[in-house]
Amino acid sequence: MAATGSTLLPDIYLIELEGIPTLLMHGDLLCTDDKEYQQARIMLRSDAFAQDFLSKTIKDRKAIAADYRQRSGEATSLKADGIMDVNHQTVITVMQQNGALRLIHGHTHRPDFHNFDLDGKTAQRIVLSEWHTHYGAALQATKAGIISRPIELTT
Ligand SMILES: [Mn+2]
Repeated sequence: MAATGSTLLPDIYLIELEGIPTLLMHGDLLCTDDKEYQQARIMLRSDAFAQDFLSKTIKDRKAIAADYRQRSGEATSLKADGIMDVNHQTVITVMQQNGALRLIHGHTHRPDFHNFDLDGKTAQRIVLSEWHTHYGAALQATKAGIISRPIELTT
């Protein structure tokens, strides 16, 4: 974080963006149809797991992470497509609980702008693009709304 000048936000973070209450989330908490992932998430974030993991050498930790990544890729390729997207009812509930009319998240790698009705008002869910070695995308907020702009990355 120090190297990039970034700030670690909590899982659910509400901001006011051009006058619209906007939720920022990673997005994985919204994928409630993927029970297996939600179970694994609880385990991976537990104090017991962290203590055990951090007691290992860097080399062992890297090997375990690589193994998890491979097995996650295999599991992902076997899951039905819809299971790994957000659950719309979960989106509605989280937005209602936080008084938001806009939600910005990533995680699903399905970049898009979704407009829908939320208690009689127009609400928006914006899904961020994934980043690659040489290019990515960023959102730009203007008075007229939010647009996605491609970014070239130099290394
Ligand atoms: Mn993710």
